[in-house]
Amino acid sequence: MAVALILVLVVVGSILFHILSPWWWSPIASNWGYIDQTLIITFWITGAVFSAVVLFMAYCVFRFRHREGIKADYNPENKKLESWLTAVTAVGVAAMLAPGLYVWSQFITVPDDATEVEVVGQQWQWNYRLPGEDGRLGKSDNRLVTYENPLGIDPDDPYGQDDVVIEAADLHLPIDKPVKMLLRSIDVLHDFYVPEFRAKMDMVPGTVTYFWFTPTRTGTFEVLCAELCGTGHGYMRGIVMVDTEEDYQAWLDGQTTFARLSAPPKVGAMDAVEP
Ligand SMILES: [Cu+2]
Repeated sequence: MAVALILVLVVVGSILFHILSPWWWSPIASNWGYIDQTLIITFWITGAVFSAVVLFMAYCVFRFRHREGIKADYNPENKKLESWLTAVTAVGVAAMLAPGLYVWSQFITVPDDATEVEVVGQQWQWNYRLPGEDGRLGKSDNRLVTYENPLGIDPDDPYGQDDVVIEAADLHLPIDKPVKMLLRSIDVLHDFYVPEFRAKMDMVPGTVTYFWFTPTRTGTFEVLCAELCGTGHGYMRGIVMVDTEEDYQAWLDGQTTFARLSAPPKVGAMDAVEP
């Protein structure tokens, strides 16, 4: 009796904890409300199955408790029970997977008007690159990474010269404009994750992964690395600011291009003075 009661309390406690818990997702800041809906469907299905299984177990513990002179039936096979349990499980699993597949197909279908933003992860900081006036990112290669060329941009590719390079600083994005995030890593696995955007993806050295989203509200959001990438993993934080169009342009105008970064330093008046 006590065990059955504890099992019932586990179910009631779990449901109350879910309803009354002060912890919930941070408010969404992108178009990916679908991802939240998919998670909620999964919560409902797994919650219902968990409650049903534990309550059934409590019922069995109570109903079939030990009594003198009563022996259990040996009933190893029950075709009818097995078929409807299989059918119910199949429907439950399909209901959890189908919305995910639907969202995934949208997640990887990038709209034509999305602008590209490259994110480069390295131990342990975030760098970014935006296409310049030509609207195209130049070629890059991890073998070209040097102190002066931290993103490994190909200096011989004319498309790369006007690329905007943001090294270990905040990224800004304009509101309501779809962006395709191109993800690169120059050392180990990282994962670019902004919880409010509800989108993330692993960054694998040697390849470029991507996802897209549209920021839907202005604000300052924290970037986390969601892939254990070494001793500094916990400090691999960054900031993404979603701006109005004017604020974004003002920020963009103050950024440096690859051409300017890699230009030889000018000899100033101070250098000309003999000691
Ligand atoms: Cu990392």
